Amino acid sequence: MANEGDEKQRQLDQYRISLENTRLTTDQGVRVDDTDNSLRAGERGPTLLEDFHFREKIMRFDHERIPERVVHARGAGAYGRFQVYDGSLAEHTVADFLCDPSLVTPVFVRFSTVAGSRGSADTVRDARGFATKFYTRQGNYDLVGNNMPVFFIQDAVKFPDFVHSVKPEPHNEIPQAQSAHDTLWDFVQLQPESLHMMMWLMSDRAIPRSFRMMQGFGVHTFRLVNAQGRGTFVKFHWRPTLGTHSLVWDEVLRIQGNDPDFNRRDLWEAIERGAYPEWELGLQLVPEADEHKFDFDLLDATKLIPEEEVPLRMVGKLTLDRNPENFFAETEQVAFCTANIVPGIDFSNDPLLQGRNFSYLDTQLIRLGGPNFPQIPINRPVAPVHNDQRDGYHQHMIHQSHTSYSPNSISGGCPMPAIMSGQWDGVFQHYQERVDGKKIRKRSPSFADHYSQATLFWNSMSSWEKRHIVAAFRFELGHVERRAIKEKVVAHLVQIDRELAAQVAEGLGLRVPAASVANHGKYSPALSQANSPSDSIATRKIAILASDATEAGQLAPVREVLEGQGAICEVLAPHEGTVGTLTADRQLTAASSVLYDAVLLADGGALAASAHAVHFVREAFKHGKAICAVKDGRTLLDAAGLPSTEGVIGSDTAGETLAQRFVQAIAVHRHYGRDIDGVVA
Ligand code: HDD
Repeated sequence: MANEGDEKQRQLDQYRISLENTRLTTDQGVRVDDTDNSLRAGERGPTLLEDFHFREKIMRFDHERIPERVVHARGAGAYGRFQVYDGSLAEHTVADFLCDPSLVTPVFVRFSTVAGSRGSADTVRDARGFATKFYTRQGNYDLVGNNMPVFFIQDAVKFPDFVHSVKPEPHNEIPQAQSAHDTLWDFVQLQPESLHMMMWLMSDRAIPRSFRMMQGFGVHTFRLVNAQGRGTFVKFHWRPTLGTHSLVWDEVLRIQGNDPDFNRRDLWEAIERGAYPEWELGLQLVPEADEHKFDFDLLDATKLIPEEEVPLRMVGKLTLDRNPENFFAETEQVAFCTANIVPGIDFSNDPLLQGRNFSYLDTQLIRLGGPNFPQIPINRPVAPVHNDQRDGYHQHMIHQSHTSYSPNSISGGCPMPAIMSGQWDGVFQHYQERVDGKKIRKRSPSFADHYSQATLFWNSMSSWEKRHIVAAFRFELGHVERRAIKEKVVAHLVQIDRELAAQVAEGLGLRVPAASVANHGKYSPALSQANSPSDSIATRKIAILASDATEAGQLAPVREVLEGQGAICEVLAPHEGTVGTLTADRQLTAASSVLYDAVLLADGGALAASAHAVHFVREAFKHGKAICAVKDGRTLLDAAGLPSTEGVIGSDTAGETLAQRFVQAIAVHRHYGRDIDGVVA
C-alpha cells in the first residue's frame, strides 16, 4: 500500500530534536556554564553587557510571540490520514488522492473557535474551524472549512466588517469570545444575509460536545475537474462516526471555569488513548448543467444544498491518530490557504471564496514573518518543490543552480514548466470557464433571498432544538443594550417564523411585528442533530461517585460493561488513593459534573450527606445526563431528590440489566425532556 504518510513522517523527523542526554549550549553551539546567574562585576555588582548568554536568552524570550491569527486564533491540531473508498471518483476528478483507494494521504487538521483570542475558553458560542491540510503526491490541498455549512456574509469584502462586529468592542475590548453584544447584533440587523448563519450560531451546533463529534463543511461550492476537463460542482462534508452531539448552554458556562481547555483536552486525550477520531468525507455532486436548477444560487455561501435534493455520496475516511509534539512548531505555525488546490479540484466564482484566496496567503506573511513560510516543516508538501522563487526572510534552501529565471539555457531550461517540457502528467491546469461580464460592484439578484433557508433550518429542528435556539436568542439579545437593535432583530425573525419571533420577543418584553412572509413549511431532516446517530458510548466519560463504603464487587458488573464498550470511567471519592476496595482517580470536591457525560452512583450512604455530591448529581440531571445507581447508590439519588424519569436508572427491569439500561441512556447523549428548577436542558 502506498503510504505518503511515511514520507511526511520522515520529512518531519529531520527536524525533531530530542534534548535527552544533551548539554546546554548557546544558539551558536557554545557550551554554557551557568544559566541561573548573570555575569556581574562582583557578587553584588552590576550585570555586564558582555554576558552573551544572558543577552541571547532574554532576546529569544522577548521575541517568542508571533501575531495570533486575526480570526480562529485559538485552536488545536492533530495528524492523521485520509483514504478514499473503493469506487473511484475518476469520472469526476483527476485528484489522485480522491481516486486511488490504495493511497494513504497524510493530513494535519486544525480545529478552532473563530472570535476569541489565543487564551480564550474552548466552549464558547461560536462556529468551529475545521481546516484540513492534505499532503498529497500532487501538492498540498487545503480544505479550510467550518462546522456549519453556511457563512455570515456573501462577499469577502464584508469580512473585516463582520469580524470587527463580533470581536470585543473597540472602546473597552469587552467582551472576549462572545457574540452576545451590541456590535455583532447591530451588524446582523443591518445585514440580513447573516440570518441563516445566525440560526446555526444560536443552535447547539455552536457548542459542540467535542471536535470529534461535530460535522465539517467546505461551505463553498467548489469544482471537481476530470481528465477531459469536464467540471462538476461539489460541496464537501465531514461526518463524524461518533455522531454530532452538543453540550447544553448552562453546562458550557460552567465548563469555561472548570476546564477552559475542554475541547482541546478531549481531542488530545482521545488520540493518546488510541480512540482515534474519524470522519467520513461526503460529497454533494451537481452536474454543471444543473447549476441553475435550485431556488438559490450555488455561488452564495449563505445557502446550503439540502441533502434531500442532492444526497451525500460517502467517498472516504479521515482518521486522526497522532498528537503534535510541539504546539507552536506545528499547530501555531501551520498555514492554511483556500487557494492551495491540486489538479482535479478548482474554485467556483463564489465571491466569498474568491476573496479568501487572497486573504490567507496575505495573512501568513505578517503572521509567519515573510514569504518562506511554506518551508516550515508543518507546511512543507511531500511533493517535490522546484522553482525560481528565491531569497526573502528565513530562506532555508541552499539552491545550487546558477540560474533563477525562466527561460534559461544555462540550467538546461530547468525547472521546466509543462509548456516547455511537454510533460503534462499531473500538471495543474485551471478549469476553462467562459467568463463574460461588465466590471460592476453589484450582487446578482439570485443572492437576494435571506430568509427561506433560515426558515428551512428552523422548520427542520426537533422541539428541544427549537427551545435551545429560542433560549440562545433570548440570552444573546438580553445582553444587547440598545433596544432598537433588539427590535430590528425580532423584526427579521418574524420573517423567518412567527412563533420563533414571538417566543424571543416574549423574553425581551417586545411586541412582535406582523410578518410579510409566511413560513413555507419546507424542512430537511438531515439538518437536525436529533437525527444524528446515537448508538455508541465509546469515549464517553462516566463519573463513578464512590466512598470508603463502596464495594468494588457491586460496581464491577456495570463498570465492565461500560469499559467494554469504550467508555472511560473515573472514580471520584472524598479523597484520592484507596477508597474501600477501589482506587479513586480524583477528589470529588476537585471535580465537576460538567466534565462528564454520565454519572454512576456507587456509594452506600456517606455521600448522601455531602452537599457537593448532591449538587453534582442534581447538576448532571439538569444537564440531561444519564444517571445510574448501583445498589446503595440509590441513597444519593434519593438525597438529590430526583424524580424517576428517563435516563435515571435505579434497577434492572424485566429482560434488561441495569448496565444495559445505563448504556442505552448514555448513548442517547442527553435527555432533553427534563425540567429541573424550571430550566429545561
Ligand atoms: Fe477564514 C482563518 C474558515 C471566510 C480570512 N478561516 C480561518 C480558519 C478557518 C477559516 C477554519 C483557521 C485556519 C487555521 O486553523 O489556521 N473562513 C473560514 C470559512 C469561511 C471563511 C469556512 C467562509 C466560508 N476567512 C473568510 C473570509 C476571509 C477569511 C471571507 C477574508 C476575506 N480566515 C481568514 C484569515 C485567516 C482565516 C484572516 C486567519 C488566520 C489565517 O487565515 O491563516 O486569512
